[in-house]
Amino acid sequence: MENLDVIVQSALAELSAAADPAALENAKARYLGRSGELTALLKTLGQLPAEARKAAGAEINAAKERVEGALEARRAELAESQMQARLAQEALDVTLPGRGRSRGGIHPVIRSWRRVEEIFRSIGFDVADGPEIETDWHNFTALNQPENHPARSMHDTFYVDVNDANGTPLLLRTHTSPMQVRYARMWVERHRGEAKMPPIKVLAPGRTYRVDSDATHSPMFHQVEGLWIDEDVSFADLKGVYTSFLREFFETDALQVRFRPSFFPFTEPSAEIDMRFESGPLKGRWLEISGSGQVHPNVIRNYGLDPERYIGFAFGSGLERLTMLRYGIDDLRLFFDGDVRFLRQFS
Ligand code: 2NL
Repeated sequence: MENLDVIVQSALAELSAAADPAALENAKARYLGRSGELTALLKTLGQLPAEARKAAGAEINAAKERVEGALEARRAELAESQMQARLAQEALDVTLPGRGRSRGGIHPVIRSWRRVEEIFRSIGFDVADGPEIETDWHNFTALNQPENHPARSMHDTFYVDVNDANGTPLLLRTHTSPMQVRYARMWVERHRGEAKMPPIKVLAPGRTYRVDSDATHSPMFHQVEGLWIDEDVSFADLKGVYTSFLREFFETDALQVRFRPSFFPFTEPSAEIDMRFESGPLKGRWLEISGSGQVHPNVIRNYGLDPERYIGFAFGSGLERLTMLRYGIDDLRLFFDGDVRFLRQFS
């Protein structure tokens, strides 16, 4: 069957020339499809005499198998080259250096926070941590804030829709003092029964919240409070500790400090602390920097201590204020805008 050979040769040539799966399937249809050339040949077998039919049938089938084999081989080839092309296209060069990521920086207020911690740790203060959602008792009652104090109003304090065990609403702490109350009570508990309780020396830095928002007040701000309680801690100790803190914090001894009588419910007597630089751009102006005082006997009692025996001082400073004075920043809102042009200057 000469014709058969010609068909097989051209089938093999077309299959191997098919450049993509669609061309391959078209070539297949031309030879092996329902009206393909080999199929047509098979249909002619019926016209042959019986003796010739068997041999011719076997020949055509062998040819068909050859073509089918070539089809399968070409299919595999095309699939393989398609895969190779895709792998090449999607290749990642894992040896390329990364695009790099800038490091970010420490927020100036947090820088001050760390700085204050470091200074007070160096003179033996521990650093307290505590909840930002507080009980009314730890935030107000324990600190000798009377029931009718304006700070306790909805107008000044953020209350939470959850009550404590006494059925009193929880609140966002309005100062860091409740941490010191918790710390002192834990300390007293830990040293119960000992002949002499070691001094309470603790620093309480953290976020605080008040219903207040304008150019000089943010609803969230940072405070740092300090507390030192022992049998003989005096106002002179407060003056010494706070003055040397300021001189270290601002890195200058050319700095004066004065204590001005004031009032806080949790201290008696109480004093406003003012400072004055003797050089630099702020030279010569008295600046309010902190509140302070001798811890009120009622507060000492709420620590679980006898106010006839234990005495000491506390102070509370605004970290934003300390930071503004340290860097000469004149607008509180810069701290909360998140503008990198501002923040970058401190990293
Ligand atoms: C202010 C006032 C002050 C305190 C904070 C304090 C804490 C305890 C007991 C007694 Cl646990 N006092 N803290 C005392 C006096 C003043 O801060 O206006 N600061 C910016």
